[in-house]
Amino acid sequence: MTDMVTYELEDGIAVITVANPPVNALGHAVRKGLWDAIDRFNAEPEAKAALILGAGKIFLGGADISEFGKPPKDPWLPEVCNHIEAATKPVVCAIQGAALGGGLEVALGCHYRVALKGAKLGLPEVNLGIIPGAGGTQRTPRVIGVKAALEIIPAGGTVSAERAVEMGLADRLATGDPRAAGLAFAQELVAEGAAPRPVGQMPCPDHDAEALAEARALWSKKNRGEVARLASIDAVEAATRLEIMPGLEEERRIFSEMMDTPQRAGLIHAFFIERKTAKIPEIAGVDPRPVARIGVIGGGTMGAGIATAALTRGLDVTLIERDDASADKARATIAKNLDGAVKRGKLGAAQKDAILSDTFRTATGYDALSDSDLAIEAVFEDMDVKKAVFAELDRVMKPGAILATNTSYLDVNEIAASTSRPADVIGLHFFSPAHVMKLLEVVVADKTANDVTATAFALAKTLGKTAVRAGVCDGFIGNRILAKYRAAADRMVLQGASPYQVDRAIKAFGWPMGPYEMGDLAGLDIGYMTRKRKAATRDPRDIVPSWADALYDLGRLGQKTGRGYYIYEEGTRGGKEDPEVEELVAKARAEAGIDPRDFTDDEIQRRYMAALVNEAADVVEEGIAHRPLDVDVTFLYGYGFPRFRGGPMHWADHVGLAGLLSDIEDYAQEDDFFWQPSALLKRLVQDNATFASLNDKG
Ligand code: 3H9
Repeated sequence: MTDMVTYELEDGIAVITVANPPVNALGHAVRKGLWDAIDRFNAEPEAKAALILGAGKIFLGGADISEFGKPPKDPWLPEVCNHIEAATKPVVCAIQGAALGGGLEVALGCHYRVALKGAKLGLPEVNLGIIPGAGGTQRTPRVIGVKAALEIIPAGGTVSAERAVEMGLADRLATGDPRAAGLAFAQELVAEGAAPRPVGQMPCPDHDAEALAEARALWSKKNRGEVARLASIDAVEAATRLEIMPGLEEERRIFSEMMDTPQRAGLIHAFFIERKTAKIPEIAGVDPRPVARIGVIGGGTMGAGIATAALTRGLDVTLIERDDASADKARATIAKNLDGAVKRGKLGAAQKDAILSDTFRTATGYDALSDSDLAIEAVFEDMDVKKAVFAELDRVMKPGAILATNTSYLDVNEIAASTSRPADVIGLHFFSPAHVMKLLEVVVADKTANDVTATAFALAKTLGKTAVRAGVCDGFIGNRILAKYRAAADRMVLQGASPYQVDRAIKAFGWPMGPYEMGDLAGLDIGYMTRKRKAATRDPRDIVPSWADALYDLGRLGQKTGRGYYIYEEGTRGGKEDPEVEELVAKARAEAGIDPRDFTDDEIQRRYMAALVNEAADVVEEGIAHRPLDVDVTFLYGYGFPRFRGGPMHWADHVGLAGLLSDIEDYAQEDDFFWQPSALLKRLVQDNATFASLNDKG
């Protein structure tokens, strides 16, 4: 055996335990250990059956993802699964916590499976841009049929232990200790004289043409542009016509093809970086302050969303509004949000009632926050209004409490300086709707104490959010960069691209929405207010999209008024393009003396992304984002950046920084005010380095 796999004989059962914390990933030492353990089991006459276990909370978390891309070492996981399956006596496994990817494939290599309550079983490989590669696509449909296999494999989802038993993926459900449950099952099998039951020997599943066609239609529509989900369906289909060995070969062929795609690299990058954003030096080893009671100031969409997020995660919330009517409105919004959570199965109905009667309360005076551990204001975006709120918070909050602002661009240093306790002040920038969106920008001001930052990261974890550290500047990481690529889109429109072509090109890249559809969704008054706010400090060389002001003047504020860039007719999904908007744009071009030219979709995508990456490089250079990976996570979780591209900085590395810089330098020939190559980008190109090289910074 190896250090990571142990073998003991207990009452005639060979107990084989994998111990490779934290998730028992199936790295080389584990694979080798399992292989040797099965050899010993086969050779040992006293062992009548074997039981495979995973030590700790998780049975097996899958192949070791960090080995991907490195030279493969024998035995490969598919061979290990075949080796287990070929054992001459029954092999059982007991699954607690999770059997994911290669972990479930090992379980399917076993002859019998017991699942512990609370365990999740699944094949999430497509989420990493690959397909199950150790028999998952061939054995799963043999056990549960093609239709059920297609519910799991292309979705990359998991099923509960209960559902797994219902489907036949596991033989029985158990509670308590996996070792005890597995031993009991193995002993029963021995007593019955049960033989091995290799899944590979089961007949090919029926070719369910309808289920295959449905899955292809579904996954072509969802996750546009992703290749692995559709490829996984091809592999399942192969199981319907090929015996196990040629089926496994076909699976391996498709698996290898997927391994070579940039999508695989992008998705695996995304997997690792989202776990790294909390690893920042200033909070290493710093204990967070305890947070059980929070205050939310303002019960609009954002405040109510934040309160909902906190309530569903077990926190006690007091929400402050200016009068009883507004407080009642906020309560109604939160009740509606909680109803949604009940409908989606995230919350029990009784839990919802208990939240509304016990852990949530509203008040109209700040004194109600005197025992809160943390307060977040979500009031109107105006510095004077925010300062007035912070003066009240400073007055009523207990010593050591945290005072947070949800501002999306205002100067958190200035807000902090207006209080008597700047070290306790921090920005917690949630994204709307706050109870749904996963991103939390933690805006660390100059005087913010490290344990306040640590508390913000701990709170994000409690709320199920991914937190990214941001420094103070207008718009922090995300909105600052957004302003830049939004402006690049406006410049292209002024030069001749139609807003509709821009939206189409950006969606074709993989973004869920183009900038103009996005504007309509958020409300065109937001952009208008931002332009007004920035008017006094605007450089005269900057371009203002006068057609956007015209839309505002016409009361076309986007979806909420039924018209914006698009026309939204009741009962229809999505908007209709409007020639009137094109006329407004044409007028703006004429006023600016611009002779419109054609843009290709490719040029639109390149300019949009160049503006994004160039600004992001400045954001990293200035320390607003700690590392390029923090920009990537911000865009994946806050702005819908296509995950299969890994994030904008990963994408930039992939297409090549030298080419991007050369594009930016070309664009600068026509407009050297807007296109100023970032110093960091230039340095990286000079050093022949990548953004990824900066990600190891602790
Ligand atoms: C596969 O199986 C392919 C096969 O079909 C074919 C092969 C031929 N490998 O998430 P956590 C690390 S593909 C390496 O915070 P949790 C993770 O980076 C695989 N490392 O824990 C983190 O490291 P750090 C299919 C892994 O308790 C630490 O473990 N499997 C792996 O919240 C803790 O992770 C999957 O896609 C791995 N497989 O959640 C499952 N998994 O501490 C992926 C985790 O340095 N994993 N790490 O930041 C998960 O979904 C979750 O980790 C899991 C635990 C639910 C298991």
